[in-house]
Amino acid sequence: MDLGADRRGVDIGPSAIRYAGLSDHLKRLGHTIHDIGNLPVPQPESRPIGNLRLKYLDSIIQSSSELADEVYQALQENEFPLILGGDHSIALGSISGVAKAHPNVGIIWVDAHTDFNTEETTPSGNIHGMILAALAGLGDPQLVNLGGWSPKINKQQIVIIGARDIDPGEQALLREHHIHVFTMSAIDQHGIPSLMKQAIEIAGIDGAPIHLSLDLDSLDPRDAPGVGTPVRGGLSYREAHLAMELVAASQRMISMDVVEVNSILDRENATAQLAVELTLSALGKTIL
Ligand code: B3U
Ligand code: MN
Ligand code: MN
Repeated sequence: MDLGADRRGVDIGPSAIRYAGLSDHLKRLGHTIHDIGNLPVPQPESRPIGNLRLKYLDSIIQSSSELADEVYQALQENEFPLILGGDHSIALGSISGVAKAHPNVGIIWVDAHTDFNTEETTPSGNIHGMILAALAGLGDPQLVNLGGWSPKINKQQIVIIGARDIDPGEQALLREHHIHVFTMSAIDQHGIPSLMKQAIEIAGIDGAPIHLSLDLDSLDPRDAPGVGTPVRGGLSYREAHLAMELVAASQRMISMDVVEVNSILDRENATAQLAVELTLSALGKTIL
């Protein structure tokens, strides 16, 4: 899916991640894989853009509700849903499906951005920048009420990590709703180990399960050049791995998104390979 972002190229992210060997590596780690393939998503060129403050809303709603059903189904069958994007708007579907199965789920959202815009605050009209707000119950009613209920996630159980590019309107919303945001400067000051420990405690309060949403633009563009909206000063390769390893060690994660790998902008599939490596760390790979 790339209907939620301005630049084309994240729609082929899942192919690039598969090509980088995701399934084989996961099997070597001892996991059993059921790859159900790609869900059908229309090409932007074939659909009306619609409201310019909510571009491609109708198509995104349609795809999100199909994804929500698949994720819910997978959890019912005791599978671990690993959802490959695509732009970050896929998290509307994935997390709605998770929240239907586990209403107390918390979210760790690793991202250069906070994706907390609404149709009123967005500078771009791109829905991938509005998804976390929608999951928290803020914004356009169609996004917010996907599947017929809202909010999907308790605001106090949302933790954003790696943020360094926040729009003025979303900053106001994040403050008003007391969302936990661990910015890059907080990471510089306190370090990943302490902040991840806090993040796991906040998202997973009272033993709640955790969904991890990993936007590859959280990493520094030197390590992850293949993303649509690169922002300097991101997580280092080691910080990102450590964050994933700490999530794995917590044994609380029940589902995960890997999003925003843009293969048109990538260099020799480096970002897709990094996406695979980080997924492996999140799913139990250790160095020794
Ligand atoms: N905050 C900006 C930019 C952006 C959000 N998410 C990404 N880029 N990847 C917006 O358009 O909402
Ligand atoms: Mn994002
Ligand atoms: Mn981002």
